[in-house]
Amino acid sequence: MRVQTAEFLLSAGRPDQFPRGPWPEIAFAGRSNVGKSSMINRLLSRRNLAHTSSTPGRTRTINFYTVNEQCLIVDLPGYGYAKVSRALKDAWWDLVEGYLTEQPQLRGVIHIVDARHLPTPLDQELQTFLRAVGLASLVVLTKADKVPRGERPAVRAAAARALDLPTPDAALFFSAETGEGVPELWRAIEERLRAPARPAGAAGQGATGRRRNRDSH
Ligand SMILES: Nc1nc2c(ncn2[C@@H]2O[C@H](COP(=O)(O)OP(=O)(O)OP(=O)(O)O)[C@@H](O)[C@H]2O)c(=O)[nH]1
Ligand SMILES: [Mg+2]
Repeated sequence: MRVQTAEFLLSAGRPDQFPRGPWPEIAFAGRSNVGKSSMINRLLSRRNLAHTSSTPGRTRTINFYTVNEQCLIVDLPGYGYAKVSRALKDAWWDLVEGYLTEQPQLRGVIHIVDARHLPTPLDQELQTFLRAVGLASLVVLTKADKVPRGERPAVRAAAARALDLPTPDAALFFSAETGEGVPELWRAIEERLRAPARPAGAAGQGATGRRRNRDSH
């Protein structure tokens, strides 16, 4: 996609603040500090539209960006930051779960994983959750500039295995530093944006299960 305009739309800390506009949305999810905001900036060719930080756990809201006045790019707060209290983790999950299960314009999720490390149990949980609620996802291995070419096939196969992806080469390499993977990721995003919305009522079952589990602790 040729990005002509890219603008911050709004920051939501509660479901009633989610945008209700007509545009299809693609969300970016992943561990805290994995490189979500950097990926969005690189895709949109904007230096600091999505705020990046070397301190993990900073973003607590869902941030929406309008692209070409035709779609929304959505920066989700990261998960797995150990120093955050249980109460905050629960508040985080309620917000993200609400968004992933109920936002009607959401077409798919870019699940970002650090190419230098194996996916974590929380990454595995996210994949399971996305499947349960019927959301299409694409795994993108970022910070690929840190992984020598020779190691790439093994890294990709290990990630695919850990996340139970359909084929060993299903994940895409990306680097916000070098721009590697930008055209391939845009192609995948555009394809998702053209896909029909989820049928009403398709989402929610996995979410309910998870909520019940958590409350029983
Ligand atoms: N080498 C390298 N560093 C990267 C890349 N992407 C992000 N980083 C660095 O990783 C750190 C975190 O990047 P962010 O984009 O802020 O990560 P985030 O996932 O949005 O973080 P939170 O919003 O706090 O969860 C920053 O220091 C970035 O410069 C990449 O592709 N290559
Ligand atoms: Mg961020």
